[in-house]
Amino acid sequence: MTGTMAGTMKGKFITVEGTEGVGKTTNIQRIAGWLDERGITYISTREPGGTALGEKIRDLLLDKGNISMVASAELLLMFAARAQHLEEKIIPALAAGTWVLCDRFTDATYAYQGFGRGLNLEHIKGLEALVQGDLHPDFTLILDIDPALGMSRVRARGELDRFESEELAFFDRVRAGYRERVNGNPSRYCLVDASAPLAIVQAHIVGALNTFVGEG
Ligand code: T5A
Repeated sequence: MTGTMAGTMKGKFITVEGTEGVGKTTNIQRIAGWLDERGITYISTREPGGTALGEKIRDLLLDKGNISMVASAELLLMFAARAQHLEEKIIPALAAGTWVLCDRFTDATYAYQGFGRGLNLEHIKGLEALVQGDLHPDFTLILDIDPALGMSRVRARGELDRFESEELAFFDRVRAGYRERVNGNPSRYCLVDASAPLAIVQAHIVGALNTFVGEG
């Protein structure tokens, strides 16, 4: 791929981001409902994962047994899964006019591997250019929550994966990273207070989507 592909894409690329337990899965269902209401054709997918190979890479990344995984290996695995996901699923869908709704994408890499792990942001930018060319999400919802509250929701759900086992300070850095992404390019992002009751969070999300398609 890629070079200058973004201009030829007919579908819209929407991503949903945030720290652990912020409610991405719950709210992605609401976004899917919004797309259904408008009769928009879409696929719903996730990162890391989204393809057979990507899901195997996801298993490696989330496996608590891989405690010795170094940050640069983690970064490269994220982009390996993403390269496959783009070529096999995301680009063909967008090119055909199908919208893509993706649970996490490269903003997560900046937030987790860049701000969380402390890897060089320029290296991430280089990999982003290699794997994506000029293709970026059209619209990104960032669900924002105090990581302590998010982790209390995650703990209530059961066993923790490799990322969820990180200390709170890690997620504080990740959250700060997401906020910095928004400040760097406010027009692409919508930051939503995800600590509010679900009905309020979802009203905010629907309002942001309506604005995105020019109905707000
Ligand atoms: N990762 C990923 C990187 O490090 N770099 C990358 O480049 C990428 C792509 C896997 C991990 O990979 C890392 C980040 C992640 O650690 P994931 O599967 O998206 O990514 O992991 P999680 O963030 O852990 O996703 P979860 O499915 O666990 O959390 P969600 O989807 O945010 O939360 P959800 O919707 O399941 O909600 C959690 C609970 O809260 C309740 C829900 O009912 C649920 O019980 N809830 C609310 N309760 C009260 N009020 C509200 N407003 C609520 N909203 C939801």
